[in-house]
Amino acid sequence: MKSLIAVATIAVLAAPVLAQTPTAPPKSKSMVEEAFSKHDADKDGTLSLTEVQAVESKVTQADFDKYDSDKSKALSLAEFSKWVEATMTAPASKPG
Ligand SMILES: [Ca+2]
Repeated sequence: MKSLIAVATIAVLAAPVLAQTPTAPPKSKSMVEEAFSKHDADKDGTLSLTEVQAVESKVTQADFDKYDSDKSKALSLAEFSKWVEATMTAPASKPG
């Protein structure tokens, strides 16, 4: 009998926890945002070519300009996310 009570107690204690099924946590920061803040060394909310190159040294001015659609010499999150998308969908770079 004791064990039955124990089970009942556990069930009661557990109920509120189970009741509040946590809604799926909002995708914390998106991957793009995370990458963006990683690149944004001075945290001004935009990426300069220097900042991008600090992380990805093979990035050229031409690459940068391609995605700097408003020619502000800085990438906004929107511009950067386009770049990331393009990078993601590009074929894997050759090894070596
Ligand atoms: Ca910056």
